[in-house]
Amino acid sequence: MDFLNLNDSCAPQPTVKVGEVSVYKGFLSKSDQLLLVGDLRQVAEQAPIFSLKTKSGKAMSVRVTAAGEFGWFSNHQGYRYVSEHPSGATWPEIPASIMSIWQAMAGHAPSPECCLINYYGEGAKMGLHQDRDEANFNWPVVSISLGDDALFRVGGRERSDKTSSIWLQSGDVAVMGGGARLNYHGVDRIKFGSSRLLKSGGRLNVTLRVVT
Ligand SMILES: O=C(O)CCC(=O)C(=O)O
Ligand SMILES: [Mn+2]
Repeated sequence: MDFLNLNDSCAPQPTVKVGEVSVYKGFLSKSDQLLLVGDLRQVAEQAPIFSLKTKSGKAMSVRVTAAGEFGWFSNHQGYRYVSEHPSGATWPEIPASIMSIWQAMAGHAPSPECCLINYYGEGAKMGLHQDRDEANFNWPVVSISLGDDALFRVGGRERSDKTSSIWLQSGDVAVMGGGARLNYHGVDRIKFGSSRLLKSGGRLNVTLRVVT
């Protein structure tokens, strides 16, 4: 299969800006999306999706797993990058399909060390936050949306800054880099059942990050 089918001489163009975040609408074809879901399913077989708890002990609505050197973990002690799944196993390798999206989007950045996989079931959402636990903010965070539509909100560098929103759809790729790297963002809600990509519905979001 001709995954991504990109012409090397022409970099993909941002189609929409939300705040300072570039969203490449429809970047992934249906067949690309299906291939990615298959690859992510294999990751989840080796590293099953699990729940995170907030500091106060509440389960977060988004469930996660990861591939790469680091995954994400949070509990009563706070949140952090970790090199092992809660089972004690190291994380699976980042699938080649996902690496090729990074290569298309992240320019000359080093390879991502974390491929965080978020699963949004019915009613799941993610509060406004910054991605700021990485060592070098020169490198972008690349975010891939698969499955149900999600209302993505982007603000500025301060929590109180004005925000704007966009519906992210299956196949969209967002890049939070440059001036947008430390901007607050979150997912207010998903439109459960709006896509048929995932058999049981819901949304997968994959973010690629250089951690160290
Ligand atoms: O689900 C999304 O589109 C955003 C995910 C996100 O911001 C994160 O995992 O840090
Ligand atoms: Mn984030």
